[in-house]
Amino acid sequence: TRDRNGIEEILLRNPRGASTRVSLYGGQVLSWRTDQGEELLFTSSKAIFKPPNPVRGGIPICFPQFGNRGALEQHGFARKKLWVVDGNPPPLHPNDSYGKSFVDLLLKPSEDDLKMWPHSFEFRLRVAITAEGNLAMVSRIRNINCKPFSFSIAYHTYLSISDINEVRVEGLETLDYLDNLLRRERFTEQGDTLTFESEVDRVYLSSSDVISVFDHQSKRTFQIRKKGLPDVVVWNPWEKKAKAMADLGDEEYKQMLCVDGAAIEKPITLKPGEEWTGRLELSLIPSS
Ligand code: TA6
Repeated sequence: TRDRNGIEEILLRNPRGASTRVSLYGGQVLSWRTDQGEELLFTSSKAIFKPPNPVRGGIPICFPQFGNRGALEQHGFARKKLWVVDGNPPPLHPNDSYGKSFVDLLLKPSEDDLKMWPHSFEFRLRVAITAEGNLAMVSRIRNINCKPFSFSIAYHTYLSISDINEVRVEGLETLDYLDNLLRRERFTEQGDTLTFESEVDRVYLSSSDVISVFDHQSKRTFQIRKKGLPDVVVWNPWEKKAKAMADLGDEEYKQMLCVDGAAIEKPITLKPGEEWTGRLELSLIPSS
C-alpha cells in the first residue's frame, strides 16, 4: 500500500505483472495496467486527489444515486467517502473468488450520510486482478435496517483510448437509450456500431452482458462483461464541456471514453436483510 495525500492506496499485482490500484477514497480503482505496465484506464492530468472532490478518472462508484435527479448530489456520496479494508468479509460466491490478488473494501454510512440518505447499508466491494490480467469488481450491497430502500449504481469507467474519433463500441445496437442531452428522452440506437463525432451522454437500457470497445490506433479491444448491471452509460464530454471542466484537460476528452456497467432505469430495491450483487470484469482482447 502507499499513501497519496494521506489516503491509502492498495496495489494488486498478478504473477505476470498486470496490476490494478485501488484507493480507499471512494473505493475507487485508479489504475489497471497490462503485464507490460501499459495503463488502460484514463485519469485526467488535472484530477484533484483531495477530498471531498471526486477523482476524475479510473472507476468512481456512483452510489446510491446515478446522475443528478434525486435527493442527493450528482452520483451520490460513495465516491467521496473513505472506505476501509475488510480483512474478513462474508464468503463470496465461489465463482467470484478471482484468484489470489484481490482486496475487499467496505463502506457503511456515517451519521451524516444517514441524515442525507436514511438507509443503513453495507457496501462490500471486491477488486481483483485475475491471473489473465483482467480487472474484476464485485459489489455486494446489503440492506441492514428495518425498511426497504432503492438505489441506482454505476461503475463510472474511464477507459484510456488513443483517439475518440477512432473508437467504436459494439453490443449496444438496436437498444433503447435515454439521452441526457435531450432531457433524457428515449430513443432507439439505429447504428450497427457506435462511433463518436460529438458529445455523447446516454444510458443504454437492458444491454447484453458483453460490450466491446475497439480502439483503432492502439489496436486494443476492451471487453466489458457484467452481471446484475442491465444498463450501460456511454459518455464523452467533447470539446466544449471538456473546456468547462476544471479537472479535465481541454484536449483530454480525446483520450477517454466512459462505458459504465450500471443499474439506472430500474433502481434496485432491497428489503431488510436482502443483498444485491453486481459484477463487472474488464479484459483486453488481444488485437486480432
Ligand atoms: O456520464 C454521465 C454523467 O452524468 C455526465 O452527464 C457527466 O456529468 C459525467 O457523468 C461526469 O459526472 P461528474 O459528476 O463526475 O463530473
